[in-house]
Amino acid sequence: MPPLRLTARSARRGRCGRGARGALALALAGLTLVGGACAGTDHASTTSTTTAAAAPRLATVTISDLQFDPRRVEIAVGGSVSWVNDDVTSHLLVSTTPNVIESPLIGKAGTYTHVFAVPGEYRYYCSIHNSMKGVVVVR
Ligand SMILES: [Cu+2]
Repeated sequence: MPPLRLTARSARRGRCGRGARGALALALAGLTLVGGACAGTDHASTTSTTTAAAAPRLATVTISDLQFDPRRVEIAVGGSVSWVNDDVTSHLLVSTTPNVIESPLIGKAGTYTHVFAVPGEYRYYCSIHNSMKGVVVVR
């Protein structure tokens, strides 16, 4: 009897190992599902400590064909966004929140970088081409 029990336990441990990796992958994908099959085991508790991915410190927005790509970026507080102008025409970025984004004229192949020190959602547009709109989310 004892040998049989040992075999069953090791088989269950093997399943738990795969289950923990699966739970971690799901957590990384943004889900909070943690494998209930392994409740009470050590590795089940380690997967539950996984938190949502932090916002990046840097983001780059390409200006191309009179559009911001991506149109919405998310960064951490204190992070920065750089705009790179791939258009031949110049652009002038202004935020709808006064005095946050006020770029100089960004010419062909020009760049502009702004550091965001305060959390919030900053909508901006090009004051030359008013249809060009984007959002920077700082959190
Ligand atoms: Cu423009």
